[in-house]
Amino acid sequence: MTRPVGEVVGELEEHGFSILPAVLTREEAAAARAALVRAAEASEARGIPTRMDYLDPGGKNVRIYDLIEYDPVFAALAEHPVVVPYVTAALDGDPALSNFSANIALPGSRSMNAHNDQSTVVPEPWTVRWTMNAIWCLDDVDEENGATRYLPGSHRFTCFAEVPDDPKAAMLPWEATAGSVILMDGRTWHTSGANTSADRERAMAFAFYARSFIRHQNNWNRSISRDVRRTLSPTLKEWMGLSSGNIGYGTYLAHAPITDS
Ligand SMILES: O=C(O)CCC(=O)C(=O)O
Repeated sequence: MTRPVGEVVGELEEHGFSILPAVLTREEAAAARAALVRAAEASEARGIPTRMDYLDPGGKNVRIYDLIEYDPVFAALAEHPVVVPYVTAALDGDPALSNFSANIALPGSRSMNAHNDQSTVVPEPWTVRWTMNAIWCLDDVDEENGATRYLPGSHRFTCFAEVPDDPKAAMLPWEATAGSVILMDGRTWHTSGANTSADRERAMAFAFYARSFIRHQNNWNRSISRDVRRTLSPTLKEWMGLSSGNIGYGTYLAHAPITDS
């Protein structure tokens, strides 16, 4: 069941996140998860490492970037009809797809550094929500298997000086079932949880959206092959800067045809 856009955006405004339960069925989540595991293998086969010790201490996290390159299911998630209305409204009708990556936290994995994502693409002060994530839970996620942790109220921090010395100390886990989506304000401080379970992996995929005037986190022009590009919808190509123009702003595009290159 879809939730009213005003309600969800209101939660983002107030709490810095909103959870959409069961956007995918368990079967659909399992299929996307299987595609993610294949993507990790394909990434390694291409020589793109999936373990990054500087990011995830201990070597127990599998990172997969450029998801759209590996399987059409990820393009479908990036423009999922249930999620897009919330993303569009939350970003003032002007979203672009800045990045789409995944993190499989294996048992024994540790927590990464606390951060907010908006700070990776625009300098402080972060007074306006210009970025957000749609976090796809491809497993049931909870405190034990390393659910993403967030600092309540931190979407209101406007600069690094407002961040407590130990931002992780008061963080809480976002618990959700496989197939749910966690919408996160890009200013919310968060981290990956440590996976303390004996044998439960935690797969999550992070679609990072930003206002169209912000430089993408990912250079899609390098990471997406021509064959995959041809399969993408005009909207997704526009959001990824893969159309002929780079002008952005939904209001303008409503009056201008999107041309293909
Ligand atoms: O895996 C997680 O729970 C968080 C990942 C994250 O925040 C990141 O990769 O920037």
